[in-house]
Amino acid sequence: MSEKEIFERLKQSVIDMDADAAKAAANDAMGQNLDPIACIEKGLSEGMMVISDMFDNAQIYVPHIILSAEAFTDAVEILSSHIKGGYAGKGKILIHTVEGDIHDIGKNIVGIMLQANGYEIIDLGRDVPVADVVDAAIKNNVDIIAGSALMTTTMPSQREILAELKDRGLENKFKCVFGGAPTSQEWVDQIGADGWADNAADAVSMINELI
Ligand code: B12
Repeated sequence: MSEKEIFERLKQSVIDMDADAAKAAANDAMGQNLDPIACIEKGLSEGMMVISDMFDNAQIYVPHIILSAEAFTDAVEILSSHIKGGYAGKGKILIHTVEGDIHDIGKNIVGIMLQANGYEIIDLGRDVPVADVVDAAIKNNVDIIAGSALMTTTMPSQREILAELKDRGLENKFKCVFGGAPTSQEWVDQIGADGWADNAADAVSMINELI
């Protein structure tokens, strides 16, 4: 089976909300030694974009997305165990999804890509209270705090992280970078963060420049 056909199977499995098909396609991809990151970007993520559009147009609803997200996550678990690279002493990054927000697919992709590019990743998970983010950044002595927000209602938590750092006199200790679909370069400029990226590949380039 060609690389293009496998990408298409990965994409379709997310659209079909079919975790078994997603896992089978991921295993076949690894059996053929395809690049796991390309499988995530050109297969699974393409499928999630279709699902996002269908959700935005009310063609499908939350239960369907949960199934798609499961298919996506199950396949990523298989693919990520084959990603070469890994910690190369480039720096320590604390990644999380902000308080009140449980969306973690994009955050996980960004974390995987950063790890594959030589960073140590500390992943606090999702819906992480502002104070916990700052506490963990201090405890782990990280270089960068990276936060994801997928809802307009949770974006303000990114500003609150910066405020909390300032309150504790730590505004110059960590670089703060943010992302997630509703965020933008204008938003991070407005709140005074250090960086923003539209996708995982750009997140790696942006952080490489910051470090
Ligand atoms: C999947 C999904 C879900 C899944 C999440 C599963 C999971 N484990 O993540 C489930 C079903 C659980 C869900 C729940 C809800 N969802 Co929802 N969901 C989505 C959906 C369809 C896709 C999001 C996604 O995964 N995209 C794919 C990933 C790959 O893209 P991404 O996250 O944008 O990430 C990329 C970039 O943004 C960037 N990036 C991301 N993070 C970071 C971080 C850094 C530091 C950097 C540099 C870059 C970066 O790189 C990533 C990779 O390229 C979006 C629709 C949309 N258009 O976004 C709605 C959406 C985000 N959801 C929405 C809503 C309203 C909800 C619910 C409230 C639904 C409800 N009524 O119950 C709940 C939220 C509960 C909560 N408290 O969080 C709304 C938010 C509206 C708003 N206020 O802004 C959206 C926009 C849908 C809509 N149009 O209404 N959702």
